[in-house]
Amino acid sequence: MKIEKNQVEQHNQQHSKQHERNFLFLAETLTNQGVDVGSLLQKIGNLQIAIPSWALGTGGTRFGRFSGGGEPRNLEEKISDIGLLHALNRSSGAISLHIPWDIPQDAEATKSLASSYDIIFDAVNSNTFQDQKDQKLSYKFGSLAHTHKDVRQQAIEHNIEVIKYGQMLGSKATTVWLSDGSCFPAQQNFRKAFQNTYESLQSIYSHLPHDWKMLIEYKPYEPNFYSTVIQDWGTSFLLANKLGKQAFTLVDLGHHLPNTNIEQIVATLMMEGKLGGFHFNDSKYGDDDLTVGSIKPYQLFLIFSELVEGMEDKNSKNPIPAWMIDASHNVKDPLEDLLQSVEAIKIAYAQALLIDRKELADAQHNNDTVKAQEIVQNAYRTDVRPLLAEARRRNKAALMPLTLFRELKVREKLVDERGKLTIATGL
Ligand SMILES: [Mn+2]
Repeated sequence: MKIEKNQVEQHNQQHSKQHERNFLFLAETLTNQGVDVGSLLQKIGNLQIAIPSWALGTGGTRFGRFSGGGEPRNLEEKISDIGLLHALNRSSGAISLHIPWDIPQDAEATKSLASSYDIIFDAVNSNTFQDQKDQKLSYKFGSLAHTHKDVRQQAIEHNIEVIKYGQMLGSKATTVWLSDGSCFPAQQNFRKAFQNTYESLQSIYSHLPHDWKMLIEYKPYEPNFYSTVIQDWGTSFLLANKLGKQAFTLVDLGHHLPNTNIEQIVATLMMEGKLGGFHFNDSKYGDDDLTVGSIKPYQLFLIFSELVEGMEDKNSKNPIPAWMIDASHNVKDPLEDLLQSVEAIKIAYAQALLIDRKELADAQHNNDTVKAQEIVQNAYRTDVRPLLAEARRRNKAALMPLTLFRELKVREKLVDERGKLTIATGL
């Protein structure tokens, strides 16, 4: 299944009248407020979000998994699914692979398939949170933090192998997320577990190509329920600082305890030049892996407000972070869910771009709390969707990606092609 250019054009023509009305009205309003709409559209259109290979199938919980049918059966079909998303929104031009689920059989062929859809390879991810068939030693009690050296060595070698696959495909970063930790008090010696993790990461870091980044993800709990070795941003930041200039912290929105002020974490990391990447999702209780912006859109906006401020700071030494979705869909069509997630990210980004930074800085300096709130909430309450649609139209994407997805009966066609019972690898 491939979406042809003329199908997108036809859809855009059909919906152009209504769109133009909405867009011109908003563009005029913003122009009158002194906003440079042209440059705004450029920024919105340029933002690309990497899609994780594991989010293309139905996720599931420990209670069960309800497959929706037509899921990608191999790496080629995963790339082709992201090709569909990218054809619809021209904003999903990258894939993030998980090894060993996505080991390329023929790297050159995989690369050229991806480039036929205009897709590049984002960060590669290692997996030492479960045992694979034929694996010699178990990760039941940890991997890079394990008490036994031979288990740590096995996990180190896996991470080095992941970097090698990434190099073959043109990736420039590796993401390390560890489930290592403990379920009960006294099960693990905190200091030894941290030291083992640090030394293991040092070994992996020494194999990092010079133009690569190592992204260190943190998570407070789950699957371990008492402690996690890399539990919070501070621990990740500490490791990244000790490892060196190619190591960065990765923020996964779902990996925080309820009510954590994530936007403040973002600001601090950017100030220190150590925010390497983002995993977008949403949650109400824990690591719920729900659609981005479905529960706390205002928090997402406030996070983007800090990101935009950090990125627009000319003195900032923080590189542009890697943008990735990390979610798992239990009840929705995974592709529809990803279209909604990309849209939510771009809405938050566009709203954050509307904030008048100078005016806000003045209000903050003068301790005018009311005005500061008015400035950010005016931006947040602007319906920026016509801007997103216009940016898509200019990039030859669909005015309404989700509507076109349904009009073209994409899922039905994938089920016809692949069958009702296909199950994608991943979480
Ligand atoms: Mn993640």
